Amino acid sequence: MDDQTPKSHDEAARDILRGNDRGGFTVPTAGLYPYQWNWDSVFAAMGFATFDRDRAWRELETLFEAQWPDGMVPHIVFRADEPSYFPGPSVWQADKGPLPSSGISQPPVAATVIARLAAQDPDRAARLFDPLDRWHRWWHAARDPDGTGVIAITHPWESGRDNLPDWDRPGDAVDVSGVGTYTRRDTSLVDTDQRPKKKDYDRYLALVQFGVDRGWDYARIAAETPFFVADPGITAILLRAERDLRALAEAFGRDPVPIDARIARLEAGHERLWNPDAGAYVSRNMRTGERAPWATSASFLPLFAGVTARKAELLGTLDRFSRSVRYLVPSFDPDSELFDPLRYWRGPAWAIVNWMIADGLRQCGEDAWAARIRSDTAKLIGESGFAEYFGPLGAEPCGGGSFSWTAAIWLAWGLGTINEGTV
Ligand code: 9WN
Repeated sequence: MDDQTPKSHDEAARDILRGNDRGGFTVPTAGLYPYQWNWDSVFAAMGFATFDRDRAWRELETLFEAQWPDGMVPHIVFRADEPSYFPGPSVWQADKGPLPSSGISQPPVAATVIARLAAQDPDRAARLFDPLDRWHRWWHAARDPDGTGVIAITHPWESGRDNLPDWDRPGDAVDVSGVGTYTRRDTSLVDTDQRPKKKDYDRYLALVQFGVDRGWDYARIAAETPFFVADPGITAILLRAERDLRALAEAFGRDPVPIDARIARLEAGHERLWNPDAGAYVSRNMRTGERAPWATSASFLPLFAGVTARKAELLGTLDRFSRSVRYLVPSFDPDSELFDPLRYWRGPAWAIVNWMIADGLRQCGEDAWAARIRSDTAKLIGESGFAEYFGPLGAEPCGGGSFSWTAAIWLAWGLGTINEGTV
């Protein structure tokens, strides 16, 4: 190909993953996110697997190198101190693992991706079985110590959907008086209208300090934190991951019985998150019992986990969303007054979430809805490039550019086969 030939989107996507490769791990995007992030890495592995399987496994293996002795797999692995990101390792002071890291986790998508790749490389998958199993058990012990069947987050960042309005009211209970002054780096790299506000950032930092003060002891954090919010996203993603881990257990001759017990608990727990008024699975403040009054993109993820009891109502809600935006799936209810189409997790659409929702819809026989979401995702990326996320009304590219997980979804979902555009 000479320099004048426009690149295909497939080639551009591979170049992004190669360009964000820092030697065994991938950064989400240069500058804004200069470390290894947990679920970003797992999605990146899914993209690498389409053209370099060895590199895909390295991505997963390097992530699990950071696993803590208690089973937690951190949301950020700090392999070097990068001044372009705040808060870095000196703020987290989370030194319980083999590598410097943050002290919280992120959505456990790894088992699902490893199960997809296992047939071709069973030995490498088998070596990750025990680390996965320990991580899943950590989620139940640390984030559902009372065995309710719903998984709580202890920090908005743990949800992966950081700035969702769901965390606003529970966050009111967080004392920010000790936060002091600090300099954000994200707002010097991205439009401030697309990023969380200072009030949110104060809470993020106060919750980091809360963990530091308790030595990142998960039992103490669960018992004492004012912010313990059951998340339909994490709960569904973990349930799906447990099912995929169970398939791996079968393949490798491991005992599935403990996994079955965890699956049963999570299946039953889902009903606690159902809000009939919202027609959706919603978050629930475990300190007050209060449920969020609105639907979000995570409301549809129980279908990804094989929970279909509320399928008809969820399809009604998805249909309502589709009449208010041009591109599915907005991260937040587009009919709510809090809908903010370009601000972080308060409206925009994410390719990774779309992939999970569409996978769930396909699994339960809703092929037309799955195809609509796949096609919308192809249009968003086709029109606006490999942005971090997109405006659901006008396909505006938002956040960081040349983004690993957007490129990975393009490749893994074969979006080039429905949109042959060039960049
Ligand atoms: C904090 C890296 C991460 C994603 C999250 C996304 C955002 C970080 C931030 O970027 O979070 O973890 O600084 O905003 O919300 O899902 O993993 O892409």
